Amino acid sequence: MYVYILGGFLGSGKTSLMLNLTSMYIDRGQKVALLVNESGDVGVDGATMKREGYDAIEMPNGCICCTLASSLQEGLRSIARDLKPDVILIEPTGLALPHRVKDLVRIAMIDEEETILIGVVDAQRFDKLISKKSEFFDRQMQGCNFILINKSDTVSSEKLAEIRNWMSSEYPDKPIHSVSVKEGSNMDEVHELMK
Ligand SMILES: Nc1nc2c(ncn2[C@@H]2O[C@H](COP(=O)(O)OP(=O)(O)OP(=O)(O)O)[C@@H](O)[C@H]2O)c(=O)[nH]1
Ligand SMILES: [Mg+2]
Repeated sequence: MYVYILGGFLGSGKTSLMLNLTSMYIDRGQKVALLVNESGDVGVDGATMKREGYDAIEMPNGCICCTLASSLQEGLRSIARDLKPDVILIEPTGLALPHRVKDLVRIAMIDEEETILIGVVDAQRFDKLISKKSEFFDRQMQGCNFILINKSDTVSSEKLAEIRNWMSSEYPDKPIHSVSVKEGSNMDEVHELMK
């Protein structure tokens, strides 16, 4: 069982990515379960996903990297036991520290093959993120296996190149992909990375 954590700041596109990846896994015939801990503006929460027929568990209000650490672990164990999915996608809130979630997942799961952390970055609000919240941004990127610069459709190609350059000099060891989840651009590249 592979576990993916979709980390990133508020509104960066985590839920949109989760839905995109879910339909990819369904197309592949793999069983995917979702664990959502959010207060999103897209109107897609765990309950909605469940109604739509997805195997979803919603965490109550709070943050799964700290106050809800034990609920996260219980949720994961019940998903593994009851649903036995091939893949679990986890969306922490935009204020969580994803690498902490990763540590908690590894402690909770017995038959996890790999836990992979994806860092989702909002190209549209990039300048604000790195000027006003640089320390938090950096902590969110810590431990990511790869980084997606999302909302590439909202910036010029020059700006996108500038963001990419900044990110690759800051995080030279991490693969970086620019995508637009909304428009689907470069999502094939991302799909290839998903086990
Ligand atoms: N233009 C554009 N908008 C996007 C893209 N991806 C997501 N959005 C929009 O950005 C907003 C936030 O997207 P979500 O997927 O809800 O982001 P999130 O990270 O789950 O947000 P929170 O759960 O609130 O932290 C929504 O209005 C999306 O439609 C993209 O690639 N391009
Ligand atoms: Mg969300």
